[in-house]
Amino acid sequence: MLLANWRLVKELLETVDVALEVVDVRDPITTRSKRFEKLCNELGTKYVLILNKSDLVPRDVVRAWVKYFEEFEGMKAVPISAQKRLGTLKLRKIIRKLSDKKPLIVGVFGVPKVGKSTLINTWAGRHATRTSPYPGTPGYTKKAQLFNVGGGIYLLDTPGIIPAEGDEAEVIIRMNPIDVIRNPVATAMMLIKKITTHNPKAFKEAYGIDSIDSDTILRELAIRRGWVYKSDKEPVITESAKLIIRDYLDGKIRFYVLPPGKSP
Ligand SMILES: Nc1nc2c(ncn2[C@@H]2O[C@H](COP(=O)(O)OP(=O)(O)OP(=O)(O)O)[C@@H](O)[C@H]2O)c(=O)[nH]1
Ligand SMILES: [Mg+2]
Repeated sequence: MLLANWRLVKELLETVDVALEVVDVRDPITTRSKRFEKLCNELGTKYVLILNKSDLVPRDVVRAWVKYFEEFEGMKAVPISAQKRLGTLKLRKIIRKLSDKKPLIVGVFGVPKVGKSTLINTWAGRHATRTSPYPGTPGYTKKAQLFNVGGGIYLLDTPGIIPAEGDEAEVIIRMNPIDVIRNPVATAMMLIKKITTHNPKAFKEAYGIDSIDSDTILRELAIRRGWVYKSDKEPVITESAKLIIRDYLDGKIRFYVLPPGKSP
């Protein structure tokens, strides 16, 4: 259902003056697209990496990621919170430094669900584009749209046409609506393992379930929500699995990854 289409990405890149790659700062390595970065390089497109959702991660960790990308990858990284409207003024200045052309077409790219439309809303006004938390629901960006954000800058919102490249769970949850994920339990289990590796207390904080075992977490959550089969009172873990996927995408489960070499 998603247009994961590199030809389209390339066509769009050829129409923009500056490309922003939005990633989720909770896990920038998994939510970036090296293939996209390479393509920008090949086409000679001006490029800025945007570390979004910085409201969900401690400040020193955000700073460490900025440093990591600048020092080890030679990339300018700009932390923002599109939702809390933080960092966008600075971003505007950085974009203007790259080019004083008017109009300036700035493409907003990124794998699904990183906050591209939210960023555009922050600039172009609340009702400019609708956002949706989950793939395949209303508001989900379907085609590229252009928005005047003032000062001669036009932002091009693109749908999640960059295929997710990260781990298996990320690819599944970003590329599919939750209700069509074929095996939500297996997917949630992968997700739980990843989350608890980085934050062993994540499920205690989110749901009061003091465990890192995925089976226990899924069963306990279903029981607490009253999701049990009438016949034998067994917990309906497909429902708790879907809730965990949804809450993860919503940022309700506290989790972030540290840059390589940084210890907590
Ligand atoms: N906490 C937090 N959540 C955010 C931020 N930016 C976006 N989100 C949330 O992330 C989810 C996805 O945001 P969208 O703006 O729809 O993402 P998108 O990249 O446009 O998604 P597609 O168009 O489907 O590829 C929504 O639930 C947003 O509310 C942010 O800065 N902080
Ligand atoms: Mg969008």
